[in-house]
Amino acid sequence: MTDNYELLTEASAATYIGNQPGLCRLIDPATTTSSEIGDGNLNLVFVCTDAQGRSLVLKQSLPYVRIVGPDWPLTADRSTYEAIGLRVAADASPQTAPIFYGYDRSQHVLAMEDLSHLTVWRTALNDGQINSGAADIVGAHVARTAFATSVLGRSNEDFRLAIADSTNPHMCRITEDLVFTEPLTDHEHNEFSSELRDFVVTLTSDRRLTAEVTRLKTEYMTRCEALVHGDFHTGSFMIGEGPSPELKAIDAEFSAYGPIGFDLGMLIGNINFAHARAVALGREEQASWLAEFPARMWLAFAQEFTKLWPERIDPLVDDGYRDVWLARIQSDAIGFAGCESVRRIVGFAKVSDIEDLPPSEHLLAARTVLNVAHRLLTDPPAQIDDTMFS
Ligand code: SR1
Ligand code: MG
Repeated sequence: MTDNYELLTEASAATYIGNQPGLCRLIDPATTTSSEIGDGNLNLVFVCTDAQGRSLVLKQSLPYVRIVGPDWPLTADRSTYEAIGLRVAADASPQTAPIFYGYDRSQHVLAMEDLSHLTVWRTALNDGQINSGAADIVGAHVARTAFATSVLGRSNEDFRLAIADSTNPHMCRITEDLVFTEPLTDHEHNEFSSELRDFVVTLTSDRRLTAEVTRLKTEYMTRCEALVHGDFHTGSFMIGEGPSPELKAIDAEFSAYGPIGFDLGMLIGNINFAHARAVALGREEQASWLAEFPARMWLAFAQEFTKLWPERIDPLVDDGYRDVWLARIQSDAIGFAGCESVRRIVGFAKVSDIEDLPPSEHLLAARTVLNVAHRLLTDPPAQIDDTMFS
Protein backbone atom coordinates (compact mmCIF):
# COMPACT_ATOMS: atom_id res chain seq x y z
CA MET A 1 0.00 0.00 0.00
CA THR A 2 1.42 3.39 -0.95
CA ASP A 3 0.88 6.63 0.92
CA ASN A 4 -0.21 8.30 -2.33
CA TYR A 5 -3.80 9.28 -1.52
CA GLU A 6 -6.00 12.35 -1.18
CA LEU A 7 -6.34 13.91 2.23
CA LEU A 8 -9.94 14.77 3.06
CA THR A 9 -10.96 18.32 3.91
CA GLU A 10 -14.14 19.74 5.45
CA ALA A 11 -15.11 20.71 1.90
CA SER A 12 -14.40 17.33 0.28
CA ALA A 13 -15.83 14.95 2.91
CA ALA A 14 -19.41 15.11 1.57
CA THR A 15 -18.20 14.34 -1.97
CA TYR A 16 -16.24 11.41 -0.58
CA ILE A 17 -19.41 10.09 1.09
CA GLY A 18 -21.30 10.56 -2.18
CA ASN A 19 -18.86 8.18 -3.87
CA GLN A 20 -19.33 5.46 -1.25
CA PRO A 21 -22.62 3.57 -1.81
CA GLY A 22 -22.51 2.05 1.69
CA LEU A 23 -22.28 5.49 3.30
CA CYS A 24 -24.95 7.17 1.09
CA ARG A 25 -27.48 4.83 2.66
CA LEU A 26 -26.69 6.29 6.08
CA ILE A 27 -26.48 10.00 5.34
CA ASP A 28 -27.48 12.32 2.45
CA PRO A 29 -24.27 13.64 0.84
CA ALA A 30 -26.17 16.42 -0.94
CA THR A 31 -26.94 18.15 2.37
CA THR A 32 -23.93 17.00 4.38
CA THR A 33 -21.61 19.44 6.11
CA SER A 34 -18.40 18.38 7.83
CA SER A 35 -16.27 19.60 10.63
CA GLU A 36 -12.71 18.43 11.40
CA ILE A 37 -12.50 17.72 15.13
CA GLY A 38 -9.34 15.62 15.46
CA ASP A 39 -7.48 16.59 18.63
CA GLY A 40 -5.38 13.45 19.03
CA ASN A 41 -1.74 12.86 18.20
CA LEU A 42 -2.14 11.23 14.80
CA ASN A 43 -5.19 11.54 12.52
CA LEU A 44 -7.85 13.60 10.78
CA VAL A 45 -11.38 13.15 12.17
CA PHE A 46 -14.49 14.58 10.47
CA VAL A 47 -17.99 14.70 11.92
CA CYS A 48 -20.36 14.71 8.93
CA THR A 49 -24.03 15.68 9.41
CA ASP A 50 -26.87 15.94 6.87
CA ALA A 51 -29.94 18.21 6.88
CA GLN A 52 -32.01 15.53 8.64
CA GLY A 53 -29.50 15.40 11.48
CA ARG A 54 -28.11 12.00 10.49
CA SER A 55 -24.38 11.81 11.07
CA LEU A 56 -21.29 9.67 10.94
CA VAL A 57 -17.56 10.06 11.52
CA LEU A 58 -14.82 9.67 8.93
CA LYS A 59 -11.35 9.08 10.30
CA GLN A 60 -8.36 9.27 7.97
CA SER A 61 -4.77 8.54 8.84
CA LEU A 62 -2.20 11.13 7.84
CA PRO A 63 1.14 9.89 6.45
CA TYR A 64 2.88 11.42 9.47
CA VAL A 65 2.40 12.05 13.20
CA ARG A 66 -0.07 14.93 13.41
CA ILE A 67 1.34 16.58 16.53
CA VAL A 68 4.85 16.66 15.03
CA GLY A 69 4.15 17.08 11.31
CA PRO A 70 5.83 15.62 8.18
CA ASP A 71 9.19 15.47 10.02
CA TRP A 72 7.90 12.29 11.71
CA PRO A 73 6.58 10.14 8.82
CA LEU A 74 4.28 7.29 9.81
CA THR A 75 2.59 4.71 7.63
CA ALA A 76 -1.03 5.55 6.85
CA ASP A 77 -1.61 1.79 6.73
CA ARG A 78 -2.20 1.97 10.47
CA SER A 79 -5.87 2.43 9.57
CA THR A 80 -5.89 -1.21 8.41
CA TYR A 81 -5.11 -2.31 11.96
CA GLU A 82 -7.59 0.15 13.38
CA ALA A 83 -10.25 -1.42 11.14
CA ILE A 84 -9.38 -4.84 12.56
CA GLY A 85 -9.54 -3.54 16.13
CA LEU A 86 -12.83 -1.71 15.60
CA ARG A 87 -14.48 -4.71 13.92
CA VAL A 88 -13.38 -7.05 16.68
CA ALA A 89 -14.66 -4.75 19.42
CA ALA A 90 -17.94 -4.08 17.60
CA ASP A 91 -18.54 -7.84 17.30
CA ALA A 92 -17.36 -8.92 20.75
CA SER A 93 -18.60 -5.98 22.79
CA PRO A 94 -21.05 -3.81 20.81
CA GLN A 95 -22.14 -1.98 23.94
CA THR A 96 -18.66 -0.48 24.38
CA ALA A 97 -17.60 0.05 20.75
CA PRO A 98 -18.68 2.49 18.04
CA ILE A 99 -20.82 1.07 15.24
CA PHE A 100 -18.34 0.35 12.46
CA TYR A 101 -19.60 1.27 8.96
CA GLY A 102 -16.62 0.27 6.87
CA TYR A 103 -13.05 0.80 5.77
CA ASP A 104 -11.66 2.19 2.51
CA ARG A 105 -8.12 0.90 2.37
CA SER A 106 -7.09 2.87 -0.72
CA GLN A 107 -7.84 6.22 0.99
CA HIS A 108 -7.10 5.09 4.57
CA VAL A 109 -10.59 6.15 5.66
CA LEU A 110 -12.64 4.50 8.40
CA ALA A 111 -16.36 5.24 8.73
CA MET A 112 -18.03 4.84 12.09
CA GLU A 113 -20.73 6.01 14.45
CA ASP A 114 -20.72 9.67 15.43
CA LEU A 115 -20.05 9.79 19.17
CA SER A 116 -19.93 13.57 19.44
CA HIS A 117 -22.75 13.54 22.00
CA LEU A 118 -20.14 12.02 24.34
CA THR A 119 -17.00 13.57 25.87
CA VAL A 120 -13.40 12.38 25.64
CA TRP A 121 -13.01 10.55 28.95
CA ARG A 122 -9.75 12.32 29.87
CA THR A 123 -11.48 15.69 29.46
CA ALA A 124 -14.37 14.56 31.65
CA LEU A 125 -11.96 13.30 34.32
CA ASN A 126 -9.97 16.54 34.19
CA ASP A 127 -13.22 18.41 34.81
CA GLY A 128 -13.87 16.33 37.92
CA GLN A 129 -16.50 13.95 36.50
CA ILE A 130 -17.28 10.78 38.46
CA ASN A 131 -18.93 7.74 36.82
CA SER A 132 -19.11 5.14 39.56
CA GLY A 133 -19.75 2.15 37.24
CA ALA A 134 -17.15 2.96 34.56
CA ALA A 135 -14.62 0.44 35.92
CA ASP A 136 -17.17 -2.39 35.63
CA ILE A 137 -17.93 -1.46 32.04
CA VAL A 138 -14.34 -1.24 30.90
CA GLY A 139 -13.23 -4.41 32.74
CA ALA A 140 -15.99 -6.40 31.04
CA HIS A 141 -15.05 -4.86 27.67
CA VAL A 142 -11.46 -6.10 27.95
CA ALA A 143 -12.62 -9.58 28.99
CA ARG A 144 -15.02 -9.90 26.04
CA THR A 145 -12.53 -8.74 23.39
CA ALA A 146 -9.69 -10.79 24.91
CA PHE A 147 -11.82 -13.94 25.12
CA ALA A 148 -13.08 -13.58 21.55
CA THR A 149 -9.63 -13.14 20.02
CA SER A 150 -7.63 -15.61 22.15
CA VAL A 151 -7.43 -19.39 21.80
CA LEU A 152 -10.56 -19.46 23.96
CA GLY A 153 -12.70 -17.88 21.24
CA ARG A 154 -10.88 -18.79 18.02
CA SER A 155 -9.97 -22.08 16.41
CA ASN A 156 -6.25 -22.86 16.34
CA GLU A 157 -6.00 -21.96 12.65
CA ASP A 158 -8.03 -18.74 12.98
CA PHE A 159 -5.99 -17.71 15.98
CA ARG A 160 -2.68 -18.01 14.13
CA LEU A 161 -4.05 -16.32 11.02
CA ALA A 162 -5.38 -13.46 13.14
CA ILE A 163 -1.94 -12.94 14.68
CA ALA A 164 -0.46 -12.72 11.19
CA ASP A 165 -3.18 -10.38 9.88
CA SER A 166 -2.85 -7.98 12.78
CA THR A 167 0.92 -7.83 12.97
CA ASN A 168 1.26 -4.08 13.22
CA PRO A 169 5.03 -3.50 13.25
CA HIS A 170 5.19 0.27 12.81
CA MET A 171 2.67 1.15 15.50
CA CYS A 172 4.02 -1.48 17.87
CA ARG A 173 7.49 -0.04 17.34
CA ILE A 174 6.20 3.32 18.55
CA THR A 175 4.94 1.66 21.73
CA GLU A 176 8.16 -0.31 22.19
CA ASP A 177 10.16 2.92 21.92
CA LEU A 178 7.88 5.43 23.65
CA VAL A 179 6.46 3.32 26.47
CA PHE A 180 9.43 1.14 27.33
CA THR A 181 12.79 2.26 25.92
CA GLU A 182 12.96 6.03 25.58
CA PRO A 183 11.92 7.04 29.13
CA LEU A 184 14.78 4.93 30.54
CA THR A 185 17.43 6.26 28.17
CA ASP A 186 18.86 9.67 27.43
CA HIS A 187 16.46 10.39 24.56
CA GLU A 188 15.62 13.73 22.93
CA HIS A 189 11.91 13.00 23.40
CA ASN A 190 12.30 13.10 27.18
CA GLU A 191 11.21 16.35 28.83
CA PHE A 192 10.26 17.19 32.41
CA SER A 193 10.59 19.97 34.99
CA SER A 194 14.14 20.61 36.17
CA GLU A 195 12.88 20.14 39.77
CA LEU A 196 12.18 16.49 38.89
CA ARG A 197 15.60 15.79 37.40
CA ASP A 198 17.27 14.18 40.45
CA PHE A 199 14.21 12.06 41.11
CA VAL A 200 13.97 10.93 37.49
CA VAL A 201 17.69 10.07 37.35
CA THR A 202 17.42 8.00 40.56
CA LEU A 203 14.35 6.21 39.27
CA THR A 204 15.57 5.48 35.75
CA SER A 205 18.94 4.25 36.95
CA ASP A 206 17.44 1.79 39.45
CA ARG A 207 18.57 -1.57 38.05
CA ARG A 208 15.53 -3.37 39.51
CA LEU A 209 13.27 -1.00 37.59
CA THR A 210 15.17 -1.18 34.29
CA ALA A 211 15.26 -4.99 34.50
CA GLU A 212 11.50 -5.13 35.05
CA VAL A 213 10.74 -2.71 32.19
CA THR A 214 13.01 -4.76 29.92
CA ARG A 215 11.09 -7.90 30.89
CA LEU A 216 7.74 -6.23 30.27
CA LYS A 217 8.84 -4.90 26.88
CA THR A 218 9.83 -8.42 25.88
CA GLU A 219 6.46 -9.75 27.06
CA TYR A 220 4.69 -7.05 25.03
CA MET A 221 6.67 -8.01 21.93
CA THR A 222 6.47 -11.79 22.20
CA ARG A 223 3.40 -12.97 24.14
CA CYS A 224 0.53 -13.02 21.64
CA GLU A 225 -2.40 -13.89 23.93
CA ALA A 226 -5.18 -11.85 22.35
CA LEU A 227 -5.81 -8.82 20.18
CA VAL A 228 -5.16 -5.86 22.46
CA HIS A 229 -6.34 -2.32 21.73
CA GLY A 230 -2.77 -1.16 22.31
CA ASP A 231 -3.45 2.48 23.27
CA PHE A 232 -5.94 2.01 26.06
CA HIS A 233 -5.72 5.39 27.78
CA THR A 234 -8.54 7.69 28.83
CA GLY A 235 -8.13 9.74 25.63
CA SER A 236 -9.14 6.62 23.69
CA PHE A 237 -12.65 6.53 25.18
CA MET A 238 -15.79 8.60 24.77
CA ILE A 239 -18.02 8.76 27.82
CA GLY A 240 -21.48 9.96 28.81
CA GLU A 241 -22.76 10.94 32.23
CA GLY A 242 -24.13 9.13 35.26
CA PRO A 243 -23.21 6.04 37.27
CA SER A 244 -23.52 3.63 34.34
CA PRO A 245 -22.50 5.81 31.41
CA GLU A 246 -22.33 5.15 27.72
CA LEU A 247 -18.62 4.33 27.30
CA LYS A 248 -17.02 3.56 23.93
CA ALA A 249 -13.43 2.56 23.16
CA ILE A 250 -12.10 4.34 20.05
CA ASP A 251 -8.72 4.93 18.35
CA ALA A 252 -7.63 1.34 17.79
CA GLU A 253 -4.71 1.93 15.42
CA PHE A 254 -2.25 0.33 17.85
CA SER A 255 -4.20 -2.98 17.76
CA ALA A 256 -2.02 -6.08 17.66
CA TYR A 257 -1.71 -9.41 19.43
CA GLY A 258 -0.10 -9.01 22.83
CA PRO A 259 -0.47 -9.78 26.54
CA ILE A 260 -4.06 -9.30 27.76
CA GLY A 261 -2.78 -7.37 30.77
CA PHE A 262 -1.36 -4.66 28.50
CA ASP A 263 -4.66 -2.83 28.02
CA LEU A 264 -5.62 -3.18 31.69
CA GLY A 265 -2.22 -1.82 32.72
CA MET A 266 -2.34 1.12 30.29
CA LEU A 267 -5.67 2.15 31.71
CA ILE A 268 -4.53 1.76 35.33
CA GLY A 269 -1.56 4.00 34.48
CA ASN A 270 -3.91 6.65 33.14
CA ILE A 271 -6.21 6.35 36.14
CA ASN A 272 -3.04 6.95 38.18
CA PHE A 273 -2.69 10.35 36.40
CA ALA A 274 -6.35 11.22 36.96
CA HIS A 275 -6.04 10.21 40.62
CA ALA A 276 -2.89 12.28 41.16
CA ARG A 277 -4.65 15.26 39.60
CA ALA A 278 -7.72 14.81 41.81
CA VAL A 279 -5.50 14.62 44.91
CA ALA A 280 -3.48 17.69 43.86
CA LEU A 281 -6.69 19.67 43.34
CA GLY A 282 -8.25 18.50 46.62
CA ARG A 283 -11.10 16.66 44.88
CA GLU A 284 -11.61 14.08 47.60
CA GLU A 285 -14.66 12.30 46.27
CA GLN A 286 -13.17 11.88 42.81
CA ALA A 287 -9.83 10.76 44.30
CA SER A 288 -11.45 8.00 46.37
CA TRP A 289 -13.48 6.75 43.40
CA LEU A 290 -10.31 6.66 41.27
CA ALA A 291 -8.31 4.90 44.01
CA GLU A 292 -10.88 2.08 43.94
CA PHE A 293 -11.05 2.00 40.14
CA PRO A 294 -8.26 -0.53 39.37
CA ALA A 295 -9.54 -3.19 41.79
CA ARG A 296 -13.09 -2.77 40.57
CA MET A 297 -12.00 -2.97 36.92
CA TRP A 298 -9.95 -6.08 37.68
CA LEU A 299 -12.89 -7.74 39.43
CA ALA A 300 -15.20 -6.96 36.49
CA PHE A 301 -12.61 -8.31 34.06
CA ALA A 302 -12.09 -11.52 36.05
CA GLN A 303 -15.85 -12.07 36.50
CA GLU A 304 -16.61 -11.62 32.79
CA PHE A 305 -13.64 -13.78 31.78
CA THR A 306 -14.86 -16.48 34.17
CA LYS A 307 -18.45 -16.16 32.91
CA LEU A 308 -17.27 -16.68 29.32
CA TRP A 309 -14.85 -19.51 30.20
CA PRO A 310 -17.37 -22.39 29.68
CA GLU A 311 -17.80 -21.21 26.06
CA ARG A 312 -14.12 -21.82 25.22
CA ILE A 313 -13.55 -23.61 21.95
CA ASP A 314 -10.82 -26.02 22.99
CA PRO A 315 -12.14 -28.45 25.64
CA LEU A 316 -8.59 -29.41 26.56
CA VAL A 317 -8.05 -25.99 28.14
CA ASP A 318 -8.38 -27.10 31.75
CA ASP A 319 -10.48 -25.20 34.31
CA GLY A 320 -7.46 -24.93 36.61
CA TYR A 321 -5.54 -23.05 33.94
CA ARG A 322 -8.02 -20.20 34.14
CA ASP A 323 -6.75 -19.14 37.56
CA VAL A 324 -3.11 -19.48 36.49
CA TRP A 325 -3.84 -17.31 33.45
CA LEU A 326 -5.79 -14.73 35.46
CA ALA A 327 -2.93 -14.42 37.96
CA ARG A 328 -0.47 -13.76 35.15
CA ILE A 329 -2.74 -11.18 33.50
CA GLN A 330 -3.05 -9.42 36.86
CA SER A 331 0.66 -9.27 37.46
CA ASP A 332 1.31 -8.11 33.87
CA ALA A 333 -1.25 -5.32 34.29
CA ILE A 334 0.51 -4.04 37.41
CA GLY A 335 3.83 -3.86 35.55
CA PHE A 336 2.42 -2.22 32.42
CA ALA A 337 0.69 0.37 34.62
CA GLY A 338 4.12 1.25 36.02
CA CYS A 339 5.64 1.62 32.52
CA GLU A 340 2.83 3.87 31.30
CA SER A 341 3.09 5.99 34.45
CA VAL A 342 6.80 6.65 33.95
CA ARG A 343 6.44 7.23 30.24
CA ARG A 344 3.84 10.02 30.30
CA ILE A 345 5.82 12.01 32.89
CA VAL A 346 9.32 11.50 31.48
CA GLY A 347 8.87 10.73 27.78
CA PHE A 348 6.89 11.73 24.70
CA ALA A 349 3.10 12.33 24.51
CA LYS A 350 2.30 13.90 27.86
CA VAL A 351 -1.15 13.89 29.44
CA SER A 352 -3.27 16.95 30.19
CA ASP A 353 -4.28 15.50 33.59
CA ILE A 354 -0.79 16.44 34.81
CA GLU A 355 0.41 19.02 32.26
CA ASP A 356 -2.54 21.39 32.73
CA LEU A 357 -2.07 21.67 36.51
CA PRO A 358 -0.64 24.90 37.94
CA PRO A 359 3.16 24.58 38.56
CA SER A 360 3.16 23.57 42.25
CA GLU A 361 0.31 21.08 41.83
CA HIS A 362 2.01 19.80 38.67
CA LEU A 363 5.18 18.95 40.57
CA LEU A 364 3.28 17.31 43.39
CA ALA A 365 1.21 15.20 40.99
CA ALA A 366 4.20 14.21 38.83
CA ARG A 367 6.17 13.07 41.91
CA THR A 368 3.18 11.11 43.19
CA VAL A 369 2.77 9.36 39.83
CA LEU A 370 6.47 8.47 39.69
CA ASN A 371 6.49 7.18 43.26
CA VAL A 372 3.57 4.90 42.46
CA ALA A 373 5.30 3.76 39.26
CA HIS A 374 8.53 3.00 41.11
CA ARG A 375 6.68 0.80 43.58
CA LEU A 376 4.66 -1.00 40.89
CA LEU A 377 7.87 -1.85 39.03
CA THR A 378 10.23 -2.68 41.90
CA ASP A 379 8.00 -3.92 44.73
CA PRO A 380 4.71 -4.80 43.04
CA PRO A 381 1.63 -5.62 45.11
CA ALA A 382 0.45 -9.22 44.95
CA GLN A 383 -2.93 -8.06 43.68
CA ILE A 384 -4.61 -5.07 42.11
CA ASP A 385 -6.19 -3.44 45.13
CA ASP A 386 -7.37 -0.09 46.51
CA THR A 387 -3.89 0.77 47.79
CA MET A 388 -2.15 0.87 44.40
CA PHE A 389 -1.99 4.67 44.30
CA SER A 390 -1.25 5.26 47.99
C1 SR1 B 1 3.65 9.26 18.02
S1 SR1 B 1 2.23 8.73 18.76
C2 SR1 B 1 2.38 9.20 20.42
C3 SR1 B 1 1.41 8.55 21.30
O1 SR1 B 1 0.10 8.92 20.94
C4 SR1 B 1 -0.73 7.77 20.90
O2 SR1 B 1 -1.97 8.03 21.46
C5 SR1 B 1 0.02 6.72 21.65
O3 SR1 B 1 -0.19 6.76 23.03
C6 SR1 B 1 1.41 7.04 21.28
O4 SR1 B 1 2.35 6.46 22.13
MG1 MG C 1 -5.11 7.84 19.91
